Amino acid sequence: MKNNVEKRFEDAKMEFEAIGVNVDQALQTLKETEISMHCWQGDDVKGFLSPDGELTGGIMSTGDYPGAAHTPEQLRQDATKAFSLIPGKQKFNLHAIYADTDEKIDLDQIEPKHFAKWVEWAKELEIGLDFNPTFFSHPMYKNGYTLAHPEKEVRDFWIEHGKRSRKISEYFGKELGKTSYNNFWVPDGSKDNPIDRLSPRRRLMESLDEIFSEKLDENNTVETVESKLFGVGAEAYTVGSHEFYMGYGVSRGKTILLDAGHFHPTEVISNKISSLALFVPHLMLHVSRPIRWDSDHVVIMDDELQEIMKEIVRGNLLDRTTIGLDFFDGTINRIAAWVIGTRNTQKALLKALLEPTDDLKKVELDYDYTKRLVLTEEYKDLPFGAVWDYYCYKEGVPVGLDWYEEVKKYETEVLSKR
Ligand code: RNT
Ligand code: ZN
Repeated sequence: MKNNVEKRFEDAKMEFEAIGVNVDQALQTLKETEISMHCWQGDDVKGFLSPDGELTGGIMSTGDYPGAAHTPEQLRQDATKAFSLIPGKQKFNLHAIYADTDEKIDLDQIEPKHFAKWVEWAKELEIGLDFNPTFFSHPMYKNGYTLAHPEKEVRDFWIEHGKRSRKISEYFGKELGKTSYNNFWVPDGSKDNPIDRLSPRRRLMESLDEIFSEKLDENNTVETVESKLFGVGAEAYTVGSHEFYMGYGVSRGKTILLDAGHFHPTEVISNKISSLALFVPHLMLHVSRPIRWDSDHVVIMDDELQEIMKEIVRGNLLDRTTIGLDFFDGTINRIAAWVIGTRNTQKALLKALLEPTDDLKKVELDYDYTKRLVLTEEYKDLPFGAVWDYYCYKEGVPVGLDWYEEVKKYETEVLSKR
């Protein structure tokens, strides 16, 4: 006997097949696409290295919803819960400040062994781990600068941190058999107009060159570099701008990371992917949601999310794109935030995969822009939700609203007792 989810799927499948979409192929591709889920939604980017977990500069998070993870065990427990509500297999993305150790260590002392428990956990879950050196919330983030600081002593501290981060990412790759993406984002910048914009950029370039001077096997670790337009306290000038990292990434063979929140409010990363794809072998994304600025809201099914996924699918770029998430909302249940943002990213990808792209390209080449608009608007109404529900059902995760019940139960049984 077929259940309702299966029946709805069969009808939907027929509708998609009628317009030439291979639904089974779309589901297979969706299943093979891992999303790198970021650890920092679980505790508002605090980490475990500083005792009070204060955000002291370079990054900001808001909200005091109860139940945040305070220990590595709690964060693993929460992430495991979130993964159980998300279909397919994902990756987990750690920051250096999430080291799991009783030793009192600073950022220039981190070693793979301080992340061994994370690796153990990832092995149990059969997932890969990505990494990020942490260039913020630290006393050596001085005068708004880290790797671009005028003083060598400050730069050297951070260069050492960067070098060590590569070893940890390499260790993740080796241990877990999946390339670990190691993302470099630095908050360096200035509140007001600087006199000299060039020298800090030269220093950032040179610091990065030094960090990357040792050649590591790219099967284990790949470095990505993330630009930004501005941050709180760095309104006038950000050293690591988009142009800086475009040049850096292309000239040094590093992966350029586009964060959806790091551009002018009407500037969209969906329109950048196809340009970059011509000049770089590989891209990484931080799928996020800016509201007026880099506000890092939970990813919803908005137009830009759908455009991003369409660009990747239409350009056949899925094999060359690593999809990571970057949001942190402390005003809502943090596990719900992970589930909403990750499932929406997958849903948008599925929606893009269920498009008869070749036919639409043909209509475009026939200059029939009327038909192009007619079709794309009609296709928006096709029952992709039934395909998504079926995928969740087949993957053994809750269908529709059912996941929320589980989050509420977990909140009562676990989070509220913290
Ligand atoms: C900050 C960047 C960066 C961070 C994480 C925590 O604006 O987007 O990716 O969000 O490294
Ligand atoms: Zn980011």
